[in-house]
Parts: sequence; structure tokens; C-alpha cells
Amino acid sequence: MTNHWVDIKNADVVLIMGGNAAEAHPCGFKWVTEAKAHNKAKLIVVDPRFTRSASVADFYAPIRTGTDIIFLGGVIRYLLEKDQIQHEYVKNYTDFTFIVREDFTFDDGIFSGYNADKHNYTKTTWDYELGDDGFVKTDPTLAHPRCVFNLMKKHYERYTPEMVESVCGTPKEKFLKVCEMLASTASPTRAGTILYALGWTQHSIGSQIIRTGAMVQLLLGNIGIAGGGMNALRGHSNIQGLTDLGLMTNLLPGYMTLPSESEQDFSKYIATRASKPLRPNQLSYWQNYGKFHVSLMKSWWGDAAKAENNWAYDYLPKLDKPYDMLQVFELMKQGKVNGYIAQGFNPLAAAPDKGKIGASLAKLKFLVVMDPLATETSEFWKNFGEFNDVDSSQIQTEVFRLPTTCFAEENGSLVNSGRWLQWHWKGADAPGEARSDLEIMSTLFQKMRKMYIKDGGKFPDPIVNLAWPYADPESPTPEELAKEYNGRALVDLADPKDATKIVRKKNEQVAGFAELRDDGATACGCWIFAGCWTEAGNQMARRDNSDPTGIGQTLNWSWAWPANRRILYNRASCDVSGKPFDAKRKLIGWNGQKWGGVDVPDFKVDEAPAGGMGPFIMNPEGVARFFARAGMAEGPFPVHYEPFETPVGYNPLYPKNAAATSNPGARVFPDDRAMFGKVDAFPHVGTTYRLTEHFHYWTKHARLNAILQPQQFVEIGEDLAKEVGVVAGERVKVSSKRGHIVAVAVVTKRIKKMMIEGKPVHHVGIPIHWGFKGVAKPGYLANTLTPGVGDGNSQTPEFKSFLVKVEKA
Ligand SMILES: Nc1nc2c(c(=O)[nH]1)N[C@H]1C(S)=C(S)[C@@H](COP(=O)(O)OP(=O)(O)OC[C@H]3O[C@@H](n4cnc5c(=O)[nH]c(N)nc54)[C@H](O)[C@@H]3O)O[C@H]1N2
Ligand SMILES: Nc1nc2c(c(=O)[nH]1)N[C@H]1C(S)=C(S)[C@@H](COP(=O)(O)OP(=O)(O)OC[C@H]3O[C@@H](n4cnc5c(=O)[nH]c(N)nc54)[C@H](O)[C@@H]3O)O[C@H]1N2
Ligand SMILES: [Mo]
Repeated sequence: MTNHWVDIKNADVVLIMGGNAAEAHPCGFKWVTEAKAHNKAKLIVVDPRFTRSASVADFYAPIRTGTDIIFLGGVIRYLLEKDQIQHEYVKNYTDFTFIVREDFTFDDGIFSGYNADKHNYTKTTWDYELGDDGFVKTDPTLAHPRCVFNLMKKHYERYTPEMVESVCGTPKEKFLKVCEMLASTASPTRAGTILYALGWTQHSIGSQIIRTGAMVQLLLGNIGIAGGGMNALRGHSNIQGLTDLGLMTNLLPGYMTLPSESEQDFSKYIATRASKPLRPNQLSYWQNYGKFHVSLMKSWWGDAAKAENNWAYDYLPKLDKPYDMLQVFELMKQGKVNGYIAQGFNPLAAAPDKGKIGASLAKLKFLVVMDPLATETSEFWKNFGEFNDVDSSQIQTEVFRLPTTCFAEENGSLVNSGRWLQWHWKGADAPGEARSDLEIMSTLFQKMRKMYIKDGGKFPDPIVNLAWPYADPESPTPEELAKEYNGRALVDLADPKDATKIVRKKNEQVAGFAELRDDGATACGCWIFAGCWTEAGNQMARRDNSDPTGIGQTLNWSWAWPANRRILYNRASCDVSGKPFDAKRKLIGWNGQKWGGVDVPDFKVDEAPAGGMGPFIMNPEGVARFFARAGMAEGPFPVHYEPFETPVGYNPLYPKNAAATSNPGARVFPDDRAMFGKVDAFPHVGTTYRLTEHFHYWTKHARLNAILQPQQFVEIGEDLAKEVGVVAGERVKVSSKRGHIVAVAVVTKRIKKMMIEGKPVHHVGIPIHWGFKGVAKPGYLANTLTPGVGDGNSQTPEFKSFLVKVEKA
């Protein structure tokens, strides 16, 4: 989230699109209710199904899955055409006026630089035009044909209300009503928020859908203000913490990135990331990258990380490609992986194309499952009849189950969607032989290290030299780790401006990331967490909920990254002179000497507005981007592409160009490509989702949840039920090119037939929660059906839109 849960109450308009907060985030959803009750906020829900969120909305509009870019692109077109944008904001805080390179093109659905054979782009042309001074050229009059404003206007010309109706299946007047409600927040004194989750992410164009939403928010001046923002409602209680700590294959903690294979040179690695400002007087905060990186290396390798060895740069793996879930299972299937540790992860249930996952696990020599429960994955080799029809005698994989505790059985912190690190205390001791993940991992590490010390190996240094400063090496405590993430001084730190003044004593915790150094004088396990556990103690355990102005800015409740800031980009809530756009929702302001208010300024505190520094300090240009230079896999402006399994068969925007039907920049493995179904054999659109009564594949082990939702069902509309000849309660077979499931049919008015490009399209709703382990009725894994293709940037699988066929069982 750019903002935070409580802040939702400040919104005038709430758009829930690509998520179902009332069911998947029932606690957080109360802030939507608060906004409605106290702020007379209007709630809009756009979803293929009439959900529980929709049932309390002021306005609901249906949409075909996977077409949100057409819808949102249509909103962009509407806002530009009707001139309903926050002019001052857009002019000063975005790249509207920036000029784009002359060799950048977009032709019939494809951007310049496409390598058709490799299904990827060379992105050099996707950039601004630079002047001789090294700065981007701009045209404040917006007359230049290649300024971002004009390119964008042209780009979204095709996204008409008629196109929206035809491709998304959203009736034109409903679409226009949504536009009108959103446009009402273009005023500086009205705020609109967007809440989204998997209905946006789980598509082959998921990241671009989210970008389009962000572009709408920028046009409306809704980023950086109270009651605004782009708010990703995250999944597991600590999934935000997972990405913060860099547990993605290409990341390091704090959203630093691992070097790629071609980056063997340390200084170049740093220089590429420490971008120089692209406009005069901009901060370009990532210029501090070296400080965060060197402090991380000191934290990991202690004395072994020194200036002479580039702070152990050679210890870091250099990536040839991302090793996300889809990639790993592809390699496993090819027999290139010997062992796999599934820690708190049930891939047989959670990953796409269960057939492929099961076949891949069967190729392993060993599988370790660290989990409190026996899961589908740990029992993948057992025959469970129709639900897992395998021949155990053919599977050689040795499986080890290591029972773990779960979060309620240990202390620690969870980072919520609003970036708050909230400390929690254990509620009970774990049963049986369970040990904490920390203890299991540490014990494994100690054993492996001993083996490397004894036997050597090709390159044992990274393992042998890892710093391990914990009182009990086999069981570090969450408190020890939290302090390490915060970081500390390794020597007395002198004031950079006055060498005689010591600002931080050796071994003291740092107060924030501004104290970190790139000369080896500090260690910090995650720079964005610096400040969470200072000399003043554990800031995450704070529980003072005082809120000076009543807008939910409880700065003494827990601790938020970065720097306890609650609303990112909050400098953008003020005009150029530093005066809040909206006095009643004031976050910060310039008082003549410095910035201050009820949030921690996302800006240099003493930087006078007259200097012209922009609010988006993480971007070298200081402003927000409509034109995503070089960043995304499939282009700088979001384009609608059809799901890989499309019910239409062509891209209605570019019907003549087959190469532009589905995302040209998505990474698809050849074998998976062969497993895509076509609409003639699989005429219905499947989409998977969750229910309030279950948590994934986990709560079917709990009797109470199993009583609430005992058995697998699918939801179909009344028209489809009639077509296939079933009534509610009968069983249906749902098949895709990859397999089938059988489940009870729930016939509902909540899913309606849509007319898409003149033809009827039916959605089939498939809840994900069942499987063959647990106390609920055994069932099929929903992911028997889903295709193995991911988003071009995040590799998130296309779980929300694929083709199936429904028949009476
Ligand atoms: N009770 C419960 N709560 C949970 C979970 C759980 O298992 N159970 N899981 C947690 C986790 S890990 C996560 S990630 C979150 C997920 O939270 P959500 O994303 O809110 O959950 P989903 O039910 O997967 O899907 C959301 C909605 O997206 C809609 N949708 C599908 N395709 C599209 C589309 O193309 N466009 C639009 N606009 N909408 C679409 C679906 O109809 C569905 O209503 O929930 C978390 N909360
Ligand atoms: N078709 C389809 N597939 C989906 C989705 C979808 O919408 N549609 N959603 C996707 C999403 S968003 C998610 S997040 C995944 C979820 O996929 P998973 O994360 O694999 O599923 P869970 O069942 O939530 O959790 C996995 C295991 O973690 C264990 N666990 C709980 N606490 C601890 C602990 O402290 N330590 C350890 N070691 N284990 C613990 C649980 O017992 C459980 O077995 O599914 C994905 N798959
Ligand atoms: Mo999730």
C-alpha cells in the first residue's frame, strides 16, 4: 500500500477492482465501512462476480476477467477528453511534459525493440530524450507531439466506451457512471482510493493492469494524499515482510536487486542503481544505494566483507534468469533439480497445472516439507483415488517432513499491507515435536557449514564466512534478528560535517537509514527496516493509538517502513509552494523553515519548495511516470492483451496482428505453450478465488472451518446451468486442456452471461480451497485446471482467466 488500512476511512470514493476485500480482507474492510459511514464515501466494485464486496457497494459494474486495462484505459481516455484531471498536480508532479525519444514507436500492438523469436523486448528506445546537459527535455506547453501527454492521449484513443462494452462486457452506461464517480476526485479537496489484490495481479498482464490503475490515480492527483493511493491488499499476514526482506529470487532486502550474470564489476553494479538525477535539483534517493548495500554485506559477512574484496561482492550469486516458482518447476520437470525445500508452501495445491507440479516433484531425489501439517505436497506420491491418481511404485522421491510451529506459537513481527511492522507475542507452545522455522533452518545451516569447513568445496567462502552472532547458534531469537535488520554502528560514527563529533557510538543501534555508511562502518540487514529497533527499544511493540488530528495518523502505534512514514510520497499532498491541497486532510506542510505535520515527510525536511525538487524522490526525475522508461517487460504504456487462453481468439484492439493477441513479453515455456486450450473445445471462462470461511489449503484441516464450508463447489450462472442441463446441487465436471475436476454446482444470479464481441461468454467461479488432505470432504485441487503462464514482470500465474468446459457429471 502507498497508504495504510486506517487511512481508507479518509476517502470520498473507494474503488475495489481486482479484489474482494469484504471476503478476503474482512478486518481491513471495516475502514471502507467507516469511510461510508462518516465520510459519505461512495464504494464502487468492478468484478466479474457480484461479490460480498459488491453487495454493499454504491455502484457495481461487471467485467470480463483479464480486461481491466481496456476498462482503465477507457477511464484515462475519459479523464483526458473531459479534462477532468488535477492540473496542478499532473503538471508539476508527473512526466506529462517530458519528451520521449524519437525512435520510440508503437505499431499495431507492438512497441519498438521487439524480438519476436525470443518473445521479449530490447528496451533502449523506451526512454526520454536527453539534452546535452544530461537532463530530460521537456515541453511545458504540452505542444510537442512526442511529449508524454500527447503520446498517452494517442495511445488510449482506441479505448472508447464502445470498446469497453464490447471487450469487457461492461454496459457502456455503467462504465460511464464509474468514470464520472472517479472523476469527481480530480478536485484537490476530494480523495479517491483504489483497493486491489489478485483480480489484478494473477494475469499475464497483471503488473500492467496495476500500472494503469496508478496512472488513473496520478491523473486525479490521488497519490501521496490522505484517503488516496494505490493500495495492494496483501495476502498472507506477513507476505509484505517477505518481499521487504528480499525473498524473491531477484531481490535483496529492501528492494535492492541481485546482480545479473553480466554484472561482475562491483562499482558498475552500484553505479547502475545509484542513478544520477534526470532533471535539475532532484534528489534521486537511490544515489544512496551503496550505503544500503555495503551495510547489508557487513551484516551478512561481518569482517569477511572488506573494501579489498568489494565487500564480498563475489559471494553474491549472479543471476542468469529469475528463479521464480514457474522456472523452478520447469527445471524440476526437466530433471535438473535434485532436492527441494517447501517451507510453509504447498505447491502441489498452490501452483498452476497440478499435473506438471506432481510430475516434477516425482523427478526429485529428495523433498523436504517444513510445515505444521501434512500437506498435499508432502503426500504427493500417495494415491488418493480420483483426487491424486498416481502410481506410488513409480515415484522414487524421498520425502522428509519437518514439523514446524506456526506464527501464533512464536514471537516476531508481521508486516501488514500498510507497511506496519507489528510485534506479536506467542500465544501458546507448539505441540509434539514441532520446532520453529528459525531453529530448523539454523540447525541445518550449522551442520552444512561444518561439512564445508571439513570437506571444502568449490567455493565454500560464502557459507563458511557467514556472520552468525547469535547466543544460541542453533536457535537465533526473533529479537536478535529484528535488531540485526535495524542495523548498528560497527565503529564510533563521526558527524560527516564535523569529525570531532561522535553521532553514534560503536555497537549502538542506528536510529534510521540516514546513518548508514558505505565504508564498512555500519551493518544493516534491511535498510528500510532501519528504525524498527533503535537504542530506544523495540518500536514495533509500541501501542499508543493517539491520533492528533483524527485522520488515523497514529505514529506511535507500531512502526512503519520507511522511517515510520505512513503515507508514501506525502510531499505530493501539498502544492508547489508547500501548502496542503486539502486543509481538512493535512498530512504535512512547509512552515518556512521545514516540513512537518502528522506524518513523517517523504522529502528532505529542510528542502525549501523554491528549489523545485519533485515529490517522487525515488525516481531520478523527481516526478511520477506515466511513461515507464525501460522498466516493464511489455512496454512503457499499458496495452490490453488477451489472456493466453482467450475466449475471443484475437485482440479486439489489434485484430489483424496475431502477435499482439496475448502479452508478447510474457515468458512461456514451450511445453506449457502446447498445453493452452482453445475456445472451440473449452468455451467457458474459468476464474479461481477464495472464500471467507477458508484460508487456502490450510483450514480444511480445522473442523470448524470444514463445517462452515464442507465440500468443493463451483459457481455458474443460470444461463449456463440451463445450457448444460444442471440444477443447483447436481455435480458438474469442469475440464481444461490440463485436466478436470468434479464438484457440486452452485447456480447463482451473481454470475451473469456477458456479450463479448457480439458473442455470449460464461464465467465459471472456482473456489480454491479443497484438496485431499484435512478433515473437510476430500476434493480435487482447483489448480488441476490452471495454465502455466505468468505475468511478464512478476511471473505471477494466470489463475484468474483460463478456458474450461462445464458439463453435467
Ligand atoms: N478468508 C480468506 N482470506 C484471505 C485468503 C484466504 O485464503 N481466505 N487468502 C489471502 C491471500 S494469500 C490473498 S493473496 C488475498 C487475495 O485477496 P483477493 O484478491 O481479494 O481474493 P480472490 O478471492 O482471489 O479474488 C478477488 C476477486 O477478483 C475477481 N476477479 C477475477 N478476475 C478479475 C479480473 O480480471 N478483473 C477484476 N476486476 N476482478 C477479477 C474475482 O471474481 C474475485 O472476486 O486474500 C487473503 N485473504
Ligand atoms: N488457482 C489459484 N491458485 C492460487 C491462488 C489463486 O487465487 N488461485 N492464490 C495464490 C496465492 S495468492 C497464494 S498466497 C498461494 C498460497 O499457497 P501456500 O502458501 O502454499 O498455501 P497456504 O495453505 O496458505 O500455506 C502453506 C502452508 O504453510 C503452513 N504454515 C503455516 N504457518 C507456518 C509456519 O510458521 N511455518 C511453516 N514452515 N509453515 C507454516 C500451512 O500449514 C500450510 O500448509 O496460493 C496461490 N495459488
Ligand atoms: Mo496470496
